[in-house]
Amino acid sequence: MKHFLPTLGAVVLFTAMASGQTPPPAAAGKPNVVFILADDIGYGDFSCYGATKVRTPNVDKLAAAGMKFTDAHTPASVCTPTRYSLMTGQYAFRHPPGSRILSGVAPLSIPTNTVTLPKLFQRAGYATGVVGKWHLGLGEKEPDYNKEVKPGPREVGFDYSFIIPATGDRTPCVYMENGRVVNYDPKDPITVNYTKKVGTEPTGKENPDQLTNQKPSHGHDMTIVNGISRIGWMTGGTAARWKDEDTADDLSKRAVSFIAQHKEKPFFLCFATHDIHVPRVPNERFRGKSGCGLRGDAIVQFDWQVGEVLAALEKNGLADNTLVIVSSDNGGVMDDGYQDGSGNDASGHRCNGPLRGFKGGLYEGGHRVPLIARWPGKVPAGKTSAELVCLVDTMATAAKILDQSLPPGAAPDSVNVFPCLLAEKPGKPCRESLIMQSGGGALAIRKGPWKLIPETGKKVKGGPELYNLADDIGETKNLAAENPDRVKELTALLAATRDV
Ligand code: NG6
Ligand code: CA
Repeated sequence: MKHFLPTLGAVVLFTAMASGQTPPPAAAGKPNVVFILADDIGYGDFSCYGATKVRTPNVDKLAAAGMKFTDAHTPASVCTPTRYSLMTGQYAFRHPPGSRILSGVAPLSIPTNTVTLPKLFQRAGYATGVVGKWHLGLGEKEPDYNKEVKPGPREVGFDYSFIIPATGDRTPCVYMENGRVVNYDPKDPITVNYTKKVGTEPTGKENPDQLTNQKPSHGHDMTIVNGISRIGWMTGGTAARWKDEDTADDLSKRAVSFIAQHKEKPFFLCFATHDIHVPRVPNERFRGKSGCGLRGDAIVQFDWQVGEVLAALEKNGLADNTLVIVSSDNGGVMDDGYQDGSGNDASGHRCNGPLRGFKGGLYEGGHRVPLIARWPGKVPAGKTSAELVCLVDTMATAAKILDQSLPPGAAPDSVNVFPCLLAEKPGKPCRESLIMQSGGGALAIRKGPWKLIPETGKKVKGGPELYNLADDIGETKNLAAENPDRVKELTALLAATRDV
């Protein structure tokens, strides 16, 4: 017979329960975690990352008090696969439902038995919340927005959710709180369709004269909501529809109240802003503030939201014991489907700084993003780290911070990068290699300074591309022809990592 020795924790818990006292919270001494995930913010969009025209004082303040990473990546260069990997610690290409941009009628892409990031926090005794863009699908099959929609955020580990179901440019243009449409009116039922028109409401294609707010530049010509035509058709839910100019206010209000409500208990908040995704319709207060057009103004609005969160932490006395992370779900893009002036109003602003390419692609501009972490007294202040890290690493890193073990098979692609956050042993990489995925599902690989975009990852054929990012961050010199061994090595590593 095996001897069973109870752990000290179990003894404490048992003793506390036997004496009728409330057991100490499991997370005692652990930090709150607020992950602010921007949408489509590029490597060059913050002033602390080199933007000279757009100013981002709140983000800069965070960076000055924390660590700024210069080689941080999203696992994919579009939204859904990056968010899937953030929540599961698994590359999205291993799980096709989470690997492509989802519509507003796609089912939940994360199986509910997956060990997820929020479940890890729940297990450690935290309250968990998600506010903002979801875009991971909802429901078992096609969601019916007239009922409680599940499975969704709650079933993958979020106690509280206030979400934009898909994206700002996709129907349904309504918020959902804990599985139900906010301001739902049963007399005005909601129908959403991505294959054919539903209802009789005007569309961008048929009624361009009714586009009173913003016009599409490509696609985005279906149902008009708030003077803007969207991807997907919808009808009903009139009272529930958001006003694009208010989304930053609506979302930050919920993020701030989640913080205030949980100040007595450890919490994990994922605040996934709509900004700066299209349609870029910043509130009147931010219009013209960047000098770089609406896209720049949306960055200023994003920065304001960061300021709101930081102020809420201060106000509630939580700033010192909260790890705040700011990053983005993919790289920057200028025109992303609406005539918002971003193609030519940017006044010299380069959304991805010195990087080549944009959102959706495999060049660095698609997936190298800003990443800032502040945790007073733990993460050194005002430092810059050149370590290779990725948002897929959040799970293993959180597990380390929470002293939680990951069950076998959980978060298989996640690396604990906590030593990099603490700037321990600089120069010793936490992560040896990394796979990045494009919007279309093609893969590239990084190892040390070397990056390979295989022939299969390219739109225009012409052999593989190999770059040495240490001295060519702009990916200007293809070194594949002169380094056949390196190409072979990385090709084999990509195949071996992909096919495990
Ligand atoms: C693309 C859309 C783009 C954006 C993107 C998803 C067109 C022409 N382009 O298909 O506007 O919605 O999907 O963005 O429709 S993401 O950040 O959510 O991945
Ligand atoms: Ca995005």
